[in-house]
Amino acid sequence: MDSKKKEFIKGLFEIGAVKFGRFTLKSGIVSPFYLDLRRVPSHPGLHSLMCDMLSEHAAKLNFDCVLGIPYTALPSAALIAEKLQKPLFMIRKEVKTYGAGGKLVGDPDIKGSCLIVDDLITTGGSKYETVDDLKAEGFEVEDILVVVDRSANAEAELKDHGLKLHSLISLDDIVELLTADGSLTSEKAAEIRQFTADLAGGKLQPAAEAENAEQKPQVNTNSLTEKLLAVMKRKKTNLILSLDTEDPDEFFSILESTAEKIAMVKTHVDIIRDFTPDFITRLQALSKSGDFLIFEDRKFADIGNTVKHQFYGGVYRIAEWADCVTSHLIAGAGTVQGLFPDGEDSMQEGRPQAAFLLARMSSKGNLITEEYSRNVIAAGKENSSLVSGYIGHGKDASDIKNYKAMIPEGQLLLMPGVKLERGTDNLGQQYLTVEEAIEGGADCVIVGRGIIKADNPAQEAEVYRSRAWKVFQAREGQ
Ligand code: 5BU
Repeated sequence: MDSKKKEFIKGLFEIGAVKFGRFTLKSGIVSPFYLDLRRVPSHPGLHSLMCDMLSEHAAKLNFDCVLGIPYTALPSAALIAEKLQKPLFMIRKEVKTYGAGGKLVGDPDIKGSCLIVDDLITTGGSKYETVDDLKAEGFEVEDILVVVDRSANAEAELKDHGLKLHSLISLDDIVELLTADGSLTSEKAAEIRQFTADLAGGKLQPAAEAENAEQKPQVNTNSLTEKLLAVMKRKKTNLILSLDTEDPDEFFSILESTAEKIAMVKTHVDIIRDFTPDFITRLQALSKSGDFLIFEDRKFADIGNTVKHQFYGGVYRIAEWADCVTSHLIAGAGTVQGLFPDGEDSMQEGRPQAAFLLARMSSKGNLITEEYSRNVIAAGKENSSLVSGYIGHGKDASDIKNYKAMIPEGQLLLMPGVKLERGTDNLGQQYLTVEEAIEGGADCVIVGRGIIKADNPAQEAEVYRSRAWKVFQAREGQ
């Protein structure tokens, strides 16, 4: 795969134009991936890369004019026409009932062979209407150029109709690259391949209109969840280290020695003594080299407008570096909406971010009721593009199982208050064992003093990692 293609696919993933999860197409078919190239023109760098690639491809073909199918492909078609100095046409999506001209927008005196440009192709069939419209207007059509070929057999199908399909990238290219760079698990990759094979084999029948239809996530996953699951899989760990020390030197010395064992480090950045922005620079560098996410346990709780300032502003500028944060919902769903006021699009530079909601706590005598937990989870489900899951705890494995049953598929349960043995501290913290937590349904355990107060934190982290991962695998394998 050439470097432009790679850069383009990574860019698509970063801006959320490619997502993995469970998405219901307009046809009712549930797809394991989601493509939305409508986002691309809003990212000028990526858009010009895409249009360069399209123009390079188009330059090798023989045609007299260019036609873009609305809406996503219109700016690309315009840029190709501009670059190659060919006449541009557009086709109306809405049927025009008055004035001159039919569906075609452009100079009606120009004819010739027309290159059709579109963003996606799912089935060949979806393009015939445009081809017929063009022919009815006196054009010839031989070539169709799309950005992504997500079909299994559109090329062959179009060939039977005398049309040649050209695409910049295929779904296979996306899956291959994102699996290689660890953004996608090999299981998910296999699921996607199976899905396209089933689609091609007619086991799933898409309605033709599904292609450009609104695709809405059916349940409850988002890009941060996918990213966390990919790290867990890659490193074989569902351990989150809660690195609660005030001393930055100790913080980094423990983090360096435990990095390979953890999926995320959980911070309380406001306890760090003599905090400077350099702390964040070091933390980010380590998160990159050690391949773990950063989880700031900020426990936002205020109204949306205030948490917005707390998240984006102040000394810590948490939004610039945290992959995820904790939030109460005592003030209502406005709190998470304040964290991400423009939905997924408010996230920094295309980096996925999300919140975990406190639906239960581990401390003795906490005032959370069953009804409150239920309401938090209902609101988290409503906002599942911003909420990756919940913090929870329980009396024992069976109590956790009941709690886990309330959590929608696709959202995660993270559990603090975990040690190798049950117990308490002298300030109301309650500990379950690693095994109880995971058997009950926790997807990750959050461990602080159990590791950082050990004589050898790196060794202890390995004990927690291997015990938690073993039970998790056994549970997931069932
Ligand atoms: P410990 O040292 O493993 O007890 O640390 C637990 C961490 O998890 C600590 O940072 C708490 O702030 C955090 N925590 C918790 O213990 N219980 C909860 O219900 C929530 C967070 Br929410």
